[in-house]
Amino acid sequence: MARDTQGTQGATQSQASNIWTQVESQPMETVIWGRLYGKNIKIKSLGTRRKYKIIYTNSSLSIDLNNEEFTAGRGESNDLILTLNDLPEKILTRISKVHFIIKRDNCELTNPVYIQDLSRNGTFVNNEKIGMNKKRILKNDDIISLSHPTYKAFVFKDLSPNEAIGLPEEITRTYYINRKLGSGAYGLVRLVYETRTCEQFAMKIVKKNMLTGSAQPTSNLSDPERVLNEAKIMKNLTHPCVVRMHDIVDKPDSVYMVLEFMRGGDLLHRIISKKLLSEETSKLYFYQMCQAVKYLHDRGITHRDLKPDNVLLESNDEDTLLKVSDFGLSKFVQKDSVMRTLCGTPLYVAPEVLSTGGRAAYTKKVDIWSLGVVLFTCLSGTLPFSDEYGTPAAEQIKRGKFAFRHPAWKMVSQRAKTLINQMLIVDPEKRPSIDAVLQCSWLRDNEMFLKARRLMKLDHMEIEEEENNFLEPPTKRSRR
Ligand code: 3AM
Repeated sequence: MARDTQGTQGATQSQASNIWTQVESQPMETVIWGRLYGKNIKIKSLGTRRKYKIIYTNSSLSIDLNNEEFTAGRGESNDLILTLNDLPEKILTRISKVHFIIKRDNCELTNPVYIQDLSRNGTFVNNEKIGMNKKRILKNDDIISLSHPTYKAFVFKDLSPNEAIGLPEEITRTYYINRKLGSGAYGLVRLVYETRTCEQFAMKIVKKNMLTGSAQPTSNLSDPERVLNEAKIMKNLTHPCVVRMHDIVDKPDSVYMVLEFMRGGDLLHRIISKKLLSEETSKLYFYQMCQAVKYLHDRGITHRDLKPDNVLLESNDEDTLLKVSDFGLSKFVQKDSVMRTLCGTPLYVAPEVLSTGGRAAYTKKVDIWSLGVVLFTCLSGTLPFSDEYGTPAAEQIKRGKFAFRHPAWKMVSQRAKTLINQMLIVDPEKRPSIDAVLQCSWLRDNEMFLKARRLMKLDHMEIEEEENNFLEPPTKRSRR
């Protein structure tokens, strides 16, 4: 922590004035990233680091925050020293040497602002105690109280562009809205921080009126209870390979989904950046996708929109945990993903969906088809069905016509190709279930299995149980 170590104790008023002059001549590039407005107290003291500028505005004061860190308390080394001039004695005695720190990493406006409570009697944000040594995110207009919630000392102004404009109060009350992570078919995704815990999440803003005009509104939308029910189901799903839904806010125009933040980005980007994935990595990823789909299918949930864009990676490492996202999302938008796909090129959609124009009640087997396409894409960096192959992709899909054209297939095992052939069977009845896929010979790979289980942090018992299912013959099992 950068703190003043210059031994400036006992600075006199004249010294303070000198340094005040220095403050005025700070280099032009200094970024003022925030401002503290004194509320009930009058801030007169100049901190010994004097790196902020005090501006008098009518009866109150404001302090510009332009260093990475700003400290306040009774101690002489604070940026803001609270003295008897500022506070009545009974309050000052409750102020710690360093009462709180406010920090913005590298002074960058794109980073969140943290406030850390270092006091025994507490620093409060909007009447809530932060707690000794704990941190929280400071948002624009947050009120900071010292030692007691009623002792409101400052209002914080965040000088970065306000990213929260237009978002519902339920969201902005709880989350600090940060940079855009990307935008997908359903809408914008932003990085957000839960202010109390400082935990990062990805917030997906799904506009309900996407592609209106040709849209067929689903009955779910007019039924708030149904929406709430769906949201509840999604929030209750917990599996290491399924993106956790932390929070969901349903509004007439949009649904706000607060999801686990996945630092490694999506599988589509990973495949594009590497051109294709090795068979070993493809298997590790595919196995995890299958585990996620099994978990969903066992609970009666069909994903319906499996594609590399909806598969997220935990880290940038090659061996990483992978999570499936966006399941059930189609229930919240007027035009579900399948219908949207029909407007564009249907890359991952099963033939039965295409032949009925998305109207038929299709089964879980649509996910098996999509998983087959995803596996094909991982192993070769190409698509099995594409308008570029001479006939429209939809026609190729309906006939189940594809080939292992790319030279990369020469390096891929026959077992992997056999599995793809089975998953891309046009008749859904003949396509394997997720359990059958998980039992296929290609996935009977103990090394991959143990790696995946480690990444999934499944408990030891479960590992042993499934490991035993894999190792054949049973007499060769290693005893522990
Ligand atoms: O726009 P791109 O493709 O860079 O990776 C996802 C995609 O990025 C990202 O948001 C974009 C639209 O889907 N994204 C989606 N969910 C995410 C999550 N839970 C996510 N990034 C991190 N964590």
